[in-house]
Amino acid sequence: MSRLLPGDIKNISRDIAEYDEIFKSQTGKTMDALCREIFGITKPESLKTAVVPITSGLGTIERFSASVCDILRHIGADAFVTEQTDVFGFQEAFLKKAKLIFAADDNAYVAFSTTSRVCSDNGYATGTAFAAALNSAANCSGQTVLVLGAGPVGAAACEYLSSNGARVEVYDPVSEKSRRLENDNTAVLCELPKLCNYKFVLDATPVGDWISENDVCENAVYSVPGMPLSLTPKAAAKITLIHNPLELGTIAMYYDCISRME
Ligand code: 2YJ
Repeated sequence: MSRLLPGDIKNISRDIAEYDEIFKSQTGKTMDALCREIFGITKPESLKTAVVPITSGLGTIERFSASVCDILRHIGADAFVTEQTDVFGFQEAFLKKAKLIFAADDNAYVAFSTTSRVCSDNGYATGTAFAAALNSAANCSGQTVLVLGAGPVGAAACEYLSSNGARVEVYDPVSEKSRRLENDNTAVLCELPKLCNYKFVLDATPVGDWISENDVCENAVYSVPGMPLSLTPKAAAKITLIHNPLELGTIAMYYDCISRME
């Protein structure tokens, strides 16, 4: 996943409730309900959760920690951003008795429990949740679904879709990555296929603006965790597009942790 830009996330806190209504109109469920269903959590949880800003590498992203915190508050978590950053921030989170800690650097975005040996990776959680969103919007069981990209997000999506009855076709320009995902329900494509032949697409590629309106078929449903958005505005207007930069993956990480905590 590419590094998020401040412009990608600047309005998340303001718009999250409104965005969740759009998500529900597309999938039939709120992001909270969908993620609880994936991880078998029957009721909302309100765990004390710290978000720790990380300054290493390229540094903090404006509103990243605040957005993660507001996403978690939106689903009822007792979330706060630590005043301190980095290791000092982890210490603050422990001293304030946070049960979960969320933090991201340039290589990983993780959530982990302070009470159980549990850690959720954003790539896995995001791929799983966007696959579940596509399945909820389009009922993919018995249908062919094209998965673009076979990194951690695409791999998790393939796993979810194939084990929920979809016929998955996966393409990645680095064919070794997709070959690892081959199984009875997952076929590996050696070349990028004609996208207009697919009604259901999960796009986990990290390249923007490469799918144009002529590439997509009318009534297609695209679930797109990839950033920046692969579809041009005209292509996006032609289809049902499930896309958000941080919200669904963050919520999935929260319930992924909770489902495995003792
Ligand atoms: O705390 C901060 O504000 C920053 N250190 C956040 C950095 C966020 N990291 C990214 O956007 C990277 N692309 C990592 C994402 C890994 C997803 N699997």
